[in-house]
Amino acid sequence: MRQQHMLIPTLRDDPAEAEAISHRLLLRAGYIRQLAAGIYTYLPLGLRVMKKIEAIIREEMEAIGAQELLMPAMQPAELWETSGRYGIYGPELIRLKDRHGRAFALGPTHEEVVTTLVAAEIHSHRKLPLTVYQIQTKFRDERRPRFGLMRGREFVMKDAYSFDPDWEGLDRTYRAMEEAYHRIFSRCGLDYRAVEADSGAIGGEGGSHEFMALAESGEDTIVSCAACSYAANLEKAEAASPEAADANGFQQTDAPSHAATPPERLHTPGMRTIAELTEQLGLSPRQLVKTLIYVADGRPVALLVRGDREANEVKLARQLGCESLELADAETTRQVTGAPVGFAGPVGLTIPILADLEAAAMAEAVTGANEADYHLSGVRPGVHFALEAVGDFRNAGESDPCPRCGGRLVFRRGIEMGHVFKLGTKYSRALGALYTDEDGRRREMIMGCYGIGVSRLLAAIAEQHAGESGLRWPAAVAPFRVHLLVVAPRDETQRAAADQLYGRLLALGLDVLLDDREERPGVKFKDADLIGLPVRIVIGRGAADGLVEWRTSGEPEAETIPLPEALERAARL
Ligand code: 9G3
Repeated sequence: MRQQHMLIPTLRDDPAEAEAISHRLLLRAGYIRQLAAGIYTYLPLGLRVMKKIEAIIREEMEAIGAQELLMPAMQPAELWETSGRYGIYGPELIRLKDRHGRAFALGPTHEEVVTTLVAAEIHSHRKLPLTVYQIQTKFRDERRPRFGLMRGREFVMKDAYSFDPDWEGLDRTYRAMEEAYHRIFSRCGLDYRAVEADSGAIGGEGGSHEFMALAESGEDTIVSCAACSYAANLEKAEAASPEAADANGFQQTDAPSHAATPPERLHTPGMRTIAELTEQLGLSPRQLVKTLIYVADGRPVALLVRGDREANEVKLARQLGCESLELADAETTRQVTGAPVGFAGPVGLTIPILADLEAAAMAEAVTGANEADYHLSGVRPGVHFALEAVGDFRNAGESDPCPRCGGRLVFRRGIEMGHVFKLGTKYSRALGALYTDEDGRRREMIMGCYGIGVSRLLAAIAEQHAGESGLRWPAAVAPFRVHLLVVAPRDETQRAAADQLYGRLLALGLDVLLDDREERPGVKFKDADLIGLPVRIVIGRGAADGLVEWRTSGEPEAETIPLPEALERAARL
């Protein structure tokens, strides 16, 4: 393709609004343009990369027998009513009415649509297992779209759905899909980790795994063990048991032998935070208990975690089986505890109290007194107050031992590229996807669903491979394989050499971007640095002696080689 005619609007300077390096460079190099917050146009270069990524995905989906189809983006609200999800999602689900006033949603995902389709078309075990997939635009009205394509409101997803006759079948399908995901992300040149994940609101009885791209701009935290293969999203990562966690330090004080002496009131004017309390009372955070008030499906609950730990809301929500869970606001906290935030405690609460294992194991603790400017010491969980449940409700800590082997945990930032779920019968039951088995019995299909954020993957590859002066695409997804630059297109010798080489490279079946623009060399080199193609061949004064410059992306220096040698190397690409 001749660059002269291509729409590649490169920018001289960094756009102010771009925070992540991939966002900045995709804008500057003329790959994407924003239409509105979280909504982007893929310019020719950006679309070529997207198509290369999709081609890899299609190959790997075909290889495991998944069949491609394309479902509508406009979904009748009735489907979401039937699955019970219409009311769960708030403003994130984009709703609209058609000209007859009928309610629709713009599809954020397609469980309801695909299960309705399969329920209508598949009835016999002979037609199972079936895996279908699509590569299609999804709509999710994110509150805070950010980092360009990383978190958009309209984005491209590959979403696959599997239907098996039984759980063993789903296990096989799930494993095949996981292996396909490993091949896809490896072929795309992504540095990623597969981690155990929480299934979240999508529900489903099985497990789920996320494929996380390591990225500083990632919003997720990946916990992995330095010694074994354990890896999990922090939302799910198992916290070490109190004994194991305490093995490396602070010993719990033994429970006082005498019966329950009442807690002692401490006057703690203005001491709302752990830091203020520990400083002024000379305590270790591990002697305190944080009392966090949440609202779960509209009902207040209290969660106790030790002062040096962080609550894990995903684990708490799973225990409560609630659809929505958020921290209570100051007003609700005051109503429920009778005290301002910072003085909440378990003693005297009338709402359910759940405690993380460590907090429940404390022989005595300092807690809020549910009275402004007062705390209590010597509080004994389960004695001075009743516990509704005790469990792992905290984030694993960097000093915790690995829950599998006791090794050292490593925390990394990552962003979710893919997510695979064992759904079970959640949707086949709700939407009636039944089949007749060999014995003539009607049974519910066992489902799985599998997503890859295609546009997000494009941004993650850009993020991981970018250099200081521009993008650097792995060959498998680059918009073109070779960037052929002519320094002086008016110079007959250079132009002839360029046209000849261009023709020969195309004949080799290579994607070539020929920069034959009448621009100053410096402009052309800077643009080539931004666009980031894997190989750059420069035709300049050396053409008179049959020499060209060859530079492989990522290598600092270019080599001057004879034209025939350049053709040899190109043939080997
Ligand atoms: C919604 C909205 C946002 C959502 C969902 C539904 C995430 C929703 C989870 C999934 C699960 C899998 C198939 C491909 C892989 C992921 N955000 N999820 O269900 F209405 Cl507004 O999408 N779906």
